[in-house]
Order: sequence, then structure tokens, then C-alpha cells
Amino acid sequence: MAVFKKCLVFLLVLLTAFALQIIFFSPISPDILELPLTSPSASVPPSNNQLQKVIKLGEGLLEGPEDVAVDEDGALYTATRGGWIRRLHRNGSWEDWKKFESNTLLGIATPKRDGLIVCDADKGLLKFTDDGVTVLASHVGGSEIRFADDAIEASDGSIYFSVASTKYGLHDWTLDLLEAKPHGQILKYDPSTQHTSILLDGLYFANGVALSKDEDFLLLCETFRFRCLKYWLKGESKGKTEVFVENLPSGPDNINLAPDGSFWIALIQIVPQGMEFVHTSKALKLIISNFPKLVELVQSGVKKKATVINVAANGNIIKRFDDPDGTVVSFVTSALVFEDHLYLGSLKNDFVAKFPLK
Ligand SMILES: [Ca+2]
Ligand SMILES: [Ca+2]
Repeated sequence: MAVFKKCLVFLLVLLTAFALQIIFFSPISPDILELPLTSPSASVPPSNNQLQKVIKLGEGLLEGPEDVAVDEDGALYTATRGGWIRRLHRNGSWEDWKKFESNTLLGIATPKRDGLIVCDADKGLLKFTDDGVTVLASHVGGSEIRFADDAIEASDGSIYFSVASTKYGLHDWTLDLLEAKPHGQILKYDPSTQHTSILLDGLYFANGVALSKDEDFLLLCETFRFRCLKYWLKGESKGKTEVFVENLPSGPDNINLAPDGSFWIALIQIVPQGMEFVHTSKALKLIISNFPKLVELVQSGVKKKATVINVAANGNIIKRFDDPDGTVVSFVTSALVFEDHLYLGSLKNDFVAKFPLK
């Protein structure tokens, strides 16, 4: 009996130590993640397999081309995992335009004048020109910019860009998701003073940014809230933020203005089917975060779908295209309209997908 008691005490001590280890040394301090309503919403068109019709551009040449942008001459740019900025000329030839020592290049935007604006999740806001690369912003308010995600330039030269998380980097984005706290920001870079300031704080993974046709508002995607917000830049509501579109079927990534004034948003699956329960328990999240293999498991299977939506300037969802099981394209992170075609970037594919809209 005494032996049994000793064993029990030993087991209790072990369990307490395990619990303390998990609570005090966990890399996260989690909150519950509010998942989108699972009942089909009347405002979201049904899933389809339209995206299986895409044409693959630059296949094998482009590793994880997260975002796409087109310049005045119709050249299409993308930044790859190997740090290459590659561009596709109108004649169909790909050019290795610039190389940067980085595997964390994300959102890009073509400025009014030459070059390319690029977000690097390690270095901040960069600008590439034929002459080389300049770091436009690496700090804000004395702190390093850790996870710059996407940028857009206004006609006055100001650059609005997102910071997905001030706490975790690109390679730890799953921890940020498990923590489910608002570590995201929108920053503004002023070219006349070269100063960067915080425009918005407390966002749930601030991702894609886009300006409206008249530049009267800025749209920003809050991936972990399954919604996009509208921040007014002009008019009576200037400085105010409101919901643009919400309860999306998955997390919005990059967003782009279309020539007709509507927006194209790529939706990424951040919670794989069957894993929803993980996000409803803080205790479970604490345990998982201590074991990298479990963190991997929570995210396994997220890259198997592709969904893009077209949203009117008033927030109504107009169209939806999917590859529901990622047969041809998967983990599409951006959608851009150029001359009646959609160009799709992806963190998983090794090509840019082209999809005819007409
Ligand atoms: Ca972009
Ligand atoms: Ca992004």
C-alpha cells in the first residue's frame, strides 16, 4: 500500500511539473479564436471548381510567389522564396530582375514611378529599382518592424503597409494563430520625411492592403477575424474604421483593386477541417504550443484549397472561384486583375496561375 501511495505522489508531482512547464514556458498566452459561422451565408456564393481551369505561368521557376503586381508597361512581378524578384514581360519571357538575400519576401506593389515596393517579413519595407534595393522602413516608434506583409502606394507617394504580427515572425505564424491575439498593425511611410508611423493597432493578423479607386479609403484584411476593414482617408468619416466584409468562409490574405473599382481577395484556409476544436480550448492550445510536432499537425492540410472572391466597393460579394481540393492550384494568397484575366499568387505553388474572366 505504501508503495502504491509513493507511486501516486510521484505521479502527481510529475503531472504538476508537466502542467507548470506548459503554463510557464509556453511560447503563447492564448485566447479563443472565434471561427466563422459554418452555416452557409446567403451573401457568400457556393464553392465551385472554376479555378481548375487556370493556365500555369513560369512553372518550376517561381517558388512560393506570394503576391503579384503589374507595372505601367504590363510587366508582371512576383517575389519568390529564394529572394528573386522575377518579372514576366508582355512577350512571354521571364526575367530574373533582382535578387535579395531573403526567404521572407511577401506582398509587393508597383509604385507610380519606376521599381517595386516589397514587404520583407524580416527586414521591413523595401524598394527595388534598376539601381538596387533601399530599405525604406525597418523601425517604427523605436521598435523593429518584424512581419511586414503587404503594401500599397497612394498617389501622393505615401505607402500604407501591414505588419501581420509584432510578436511572431513568418515562420511562427501558427503560434500567432494559436495565441489569437491582435498583434497586427497598419503603418504609413511618408516619403517627404522618410518617417514611418502607426496608423492602426490591435489587428488580428493584418494582411493584404488596397486603396479604393478614388483613394478615399484603405482596405485591410484581418486574416484571423475572417474579415476586411475599411479605414477612411478622406471625407466626414476620415480616420474612422468600419467593417467592409465579414464572416468570410476562410481567412483573407492579399487584396487588390480591380479596374472596375471592385476588389479581389484571396482566402486562405487557416483552420483545416476537423481541427476546429483546437481553437476553442485555451488549455489545449497551451499544450500544443509546447510541442513543435503538434503545432505542425494543427496546420497540416491547410494548403490544400484555393478560393478567391470578388467584392464590390460597397462590400457585397459578387463572385467566387475555387479549387476546392487544390487539384490544380492551392493556397492561393493573392488575386490581381489585368486585361480581363486573374493572376494568382500562392505560397505553395511554383507558378503564377492565369485565369480568364471572360
Ligand atoms: Ca500587394
Ligand atoms: Ca499576404
